[in-house]
Amino acid sequence: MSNYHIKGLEEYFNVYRKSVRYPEKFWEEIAEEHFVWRKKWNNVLSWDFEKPAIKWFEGAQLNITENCIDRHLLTNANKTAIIFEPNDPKEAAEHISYGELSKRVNAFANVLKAQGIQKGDRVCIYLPMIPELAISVLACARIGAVHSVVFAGFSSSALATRINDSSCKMVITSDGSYRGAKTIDLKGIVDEALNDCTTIESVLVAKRIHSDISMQEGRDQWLQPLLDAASTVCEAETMDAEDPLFILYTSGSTGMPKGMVHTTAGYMVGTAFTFKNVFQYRNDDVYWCTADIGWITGHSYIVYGPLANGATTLMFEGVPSYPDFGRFWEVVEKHKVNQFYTAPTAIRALAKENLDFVEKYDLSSLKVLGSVGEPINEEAWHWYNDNVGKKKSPIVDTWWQTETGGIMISPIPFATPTKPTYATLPLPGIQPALMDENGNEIKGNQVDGRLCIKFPWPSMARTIWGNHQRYKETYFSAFENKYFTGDGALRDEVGYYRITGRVDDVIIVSGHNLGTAPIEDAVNEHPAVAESAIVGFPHDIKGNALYGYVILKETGEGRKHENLRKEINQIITEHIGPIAKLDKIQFTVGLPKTRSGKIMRRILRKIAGKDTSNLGDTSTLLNPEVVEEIMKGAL
Ligand code: 7RM
Repeated sequence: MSNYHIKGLEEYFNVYRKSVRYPEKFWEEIAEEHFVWRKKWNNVLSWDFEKPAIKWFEGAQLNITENCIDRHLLTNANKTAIIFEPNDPKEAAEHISYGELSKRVNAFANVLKAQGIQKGDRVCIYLPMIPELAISVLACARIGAVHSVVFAGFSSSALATRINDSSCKMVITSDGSYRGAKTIDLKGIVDEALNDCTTIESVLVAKRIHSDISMQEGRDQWLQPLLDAASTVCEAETMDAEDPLFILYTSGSTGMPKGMVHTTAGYMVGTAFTFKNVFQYRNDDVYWCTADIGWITGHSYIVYGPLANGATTLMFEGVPSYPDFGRFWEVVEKHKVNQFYTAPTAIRALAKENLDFVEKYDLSSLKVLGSVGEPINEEAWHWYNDNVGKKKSPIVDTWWQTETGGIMISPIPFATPTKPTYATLPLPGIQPALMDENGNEIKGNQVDGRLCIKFPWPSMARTIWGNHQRYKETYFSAFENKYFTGDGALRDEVGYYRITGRVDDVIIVSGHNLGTAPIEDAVNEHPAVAESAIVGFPHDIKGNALYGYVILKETGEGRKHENLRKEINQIITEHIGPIAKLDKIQFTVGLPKTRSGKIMRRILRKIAGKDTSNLGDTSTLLNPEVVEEIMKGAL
C-alpha cells in the first residue's frame, strides 16, 4: 500500500482510515518519502484550535524550490516543467525545461537580492500569466521572501490596499498584458496604486506588450537587463517549516480583504500529495489548470503542487473566447493535455456556444477533468462529461478554499465513482463535520449542515497577515474546536458530500431552509436558460421570498417572458417542490461576477430587497456595468 499514490477505492478507504487514526504517522511517512529536507522535524504536529495555533513539521528545515526544481535536475533536467501558451495562438508556445527553469529562477533570485530583498520581506507580484509570473514566485521562495501575488485584473485601489496591508517592499509587474483582443496598461495601474503606497522601494518591469510606458527614475527598472547580468547560480535560503511562504488575499463578506498566510513545509506536502492523487498524474502527462496564478488554484495547482511532483504544467495567458470559443480545446489538442482543470463558470460559458467549437478538436489525450471554484450545476457537469470527456474521463469536482491551501473533498479518479454535483469524499487527512445551528455535530448520512473540519491538515493557512484575531473570529469561533468553512453541505446516503454554497446563500422561506444551488440547478434545466442566480428578499408572510435572476440563451423577444416564468416555476415545483417557487423572475443579460468567476450575491440581494443606496465594495467585479442594467430591470 502506498500512502502517496492511491489507485483504487479500497486502497482509498484503507489510507483514509489510517490518516484519521494516526494522522501524524500518516503525514510523516509522506513527508519522509517524497521530499528533500535540510533537517528533519522534531515534532510532526502541534495544534490548538482555541488560540488558534497550528504547526506542522516543527524544527524541520528546507527550501520548497529545492523540492520543486533542484531535485528533478538529477534525472529530469530536460523534461519540460512549464509550457507557456500565449494569448495569441499565432505566437509560438514556449517549453521551459527543469534545467532552464532552475537557471531562470536563480537569476531572478539574484536580482531580488541585488535589489535589497531579504528573507521575510514581502514582494508584491502583479503580472499577467507569462513565465515571469511563475518564475518570480519561485525566486521569492528561493530567497525566503514572502510573495503576495495580486491578480492582474484587480484595480489600482485594490492593488494599493493589498500592498499596504502587508507593507510590500517591491512590485514586480509588466508594461502591460494581453487579454483576448485587448491590451491592459498594467504599469499605469501600478503607478496609480503607488501614489497611495509608501513602503515600495523598487518596481521591476517585464516587457510583454512593448507599449510606451513611463519609468520613474530611481524606482522603476526593466527586468530583462538585470536578469541578463545575473548569475544563474543561487544557493537556496534555509527555511524553517513554519516560515511564511506567501500571502494571498481573499475577499471577506465585509471589510478588508484577508491576507491568508501559508507556511512552507505543510503547504508543500499538502499540495504535492493532493495534486498527485486528484489528478492521478503520471510521468509523461501534460497537465493544464486554466486558473490564473493570482488565485490560490494557480499557486497550488499550476506552480507548487505540479512542480513538487516533477510534472509538466501548462500556463495559458489567454481567455476561453479568443480568437474563438474553441481556444481551450485547441490548446488541449495542440499540447496533448492529459489532465484539464477549470471552473464551472468557464464550462457554462462554453456550453452556451455551438458544439462545433468542441467537436472540431481531438480531445482523446484527456484522462481527468477537474472543476473548482463553485458548485458545478448538473447541466454543466453533464455537458463537460459528455462533450469534453466523452463519458470516459472522470470529473473531479474539487472543493477547497484559499484558506485550506489544497483540495479537501474530491473524488480520486478511477477509484471514487463520481456523482454529478457531488465533491464526493474527503481526501486522506481531511476530517469533515456537518454542524447544526446549535453547534452540535450532525452524525449519520442523508443530513445537511454547516461544513467544518475537525482536525488540522498540513496546508491550512496559519493566520491572517497582521490580524490573528480576525483569523480566530472568522474560522475558529463559530464552532468550538473546529475550523468553520463558511459553506453549507449535505451528506448523502453513502457519505458523499455536496457543497451547497456559502452558508449565507441559505434562504429561509416560510421556515424552510433552502440552498440556492439546487434551485438554480432546476432553473437551469429549462432549455431556454443559460444561467441563473437565486437570492432571498424580505417578505411579509414568508419571512423571505425567492428572487431569480435569469440569463436566457437567446436574447431578444423570441418568447413570451410570462410563459417562461411559468415554465421555470413548473420545473422548480417538479424538482424541489412548490415551496421553492420564485416570487419574482428578472431576465437579465449578465450577473455581477468577481474576477474569479463567483457570483456576487450580496449585490443581487440588495437589488432584490430594493436596498440599493449602498452596494458596498464593487471594485473586485469583473463586469460592474451589469449592475446598472440589473438595477434598471429590477422588479
Ligand atoms: C479553490 C477556491 C472558496 C469557496 C468555497 C466554496 C466555493 C470552491 C467548490 C466550491 C462548491 C466546489 N478558493 N467552492 N470549490 N463550491 N463546489 N467544488 O475556489 O477561496 O476562491 O473560494 O468557493 O464556497 O468556500 S476560494
